[in-house]
Amino acid sequence: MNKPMPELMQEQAEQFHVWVNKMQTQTEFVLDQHLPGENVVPMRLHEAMRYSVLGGGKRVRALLAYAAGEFCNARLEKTDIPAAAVELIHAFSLVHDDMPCMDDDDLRRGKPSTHKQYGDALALLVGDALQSLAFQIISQEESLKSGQKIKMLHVLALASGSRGMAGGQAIDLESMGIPLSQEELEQMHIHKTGALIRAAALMGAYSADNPNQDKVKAVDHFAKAIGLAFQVVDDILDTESDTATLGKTAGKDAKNNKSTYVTILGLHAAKELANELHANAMAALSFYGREADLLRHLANFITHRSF
Ligand code: GRG
Repeated sequence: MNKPMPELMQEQAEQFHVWVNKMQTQTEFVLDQHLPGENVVPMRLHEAMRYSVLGGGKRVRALLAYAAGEFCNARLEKTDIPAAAVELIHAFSLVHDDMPCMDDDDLRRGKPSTHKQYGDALALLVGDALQSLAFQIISQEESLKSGQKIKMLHVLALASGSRGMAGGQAIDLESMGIPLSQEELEQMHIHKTGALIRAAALMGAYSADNPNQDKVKAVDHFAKAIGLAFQVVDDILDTESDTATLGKTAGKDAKNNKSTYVTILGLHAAKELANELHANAMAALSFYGREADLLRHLANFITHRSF
């Protein structure tokens, strides 16, 4: 007998929750294995790198890589390294972003930011070393074919460089205190936040052997929309949530006089935009059945999260 709809949905939501916990644990394990130990010289740098990466974060980018990998029929263990690599780049960006010369924040993932704990000079080096480690672990991974590795390295380098995240951050710094139009804000976030999220999903797809090209395109369209939705929700949470829940300082954007989706559109329209982008992401998967369910659940998780 078929189960009634609400019961089935409840069961699927629970299964997704179990999957999220499992993949977050797996991500933590792979990162732990690849970060040099605290007893390896230079010990304080390695301690600070581990402090910055381990034991926190939602691991949304790794989850996207795993979900896209599964959608494209990758063997789970082949997605471990791209998932960990993208989290290393993300952690690098957070360490540098929190520094006084950037966004200047004392709190990250519920604990003192890396520069508060270890000082500015070491925080700078932590970011640099995490970036190098991300590329190192992909290039040395024996379970991936050379062609797969080159595609991953390429997409990750593009997403984190001047045409991606670093470029988006530069636009952000230049526009401090200057009101932006919605189009300008979107351009900034497509680079600053969206590029790495898109890279995460694409790297997951590339971890499959000979992925179906239509599926890769669908993953790319999906990730483009959900990457922007992620940022819109981030802006909403910065207004609506509190520091304890977010694990980072709430209300920072308003305090810094920054243009956000909330300041430009207002809270209500920003929420509508998040829903519209969520719908666009779902539409990118409309051709597919159950095999795209993890990506769909992840889109819900990103859009409806509370932290
Ligand atoms: C990294 C190439 C490079 C240069 C540094 C500092 C910088 C340039 C870029 C900043 C990029 C940045 C911090 C964007 C904000 C993205 C964002 C909304 C981060 C929060 O992500 P979550 O919510 O964090 O996924 P957790 O802690 O859950 O991982």
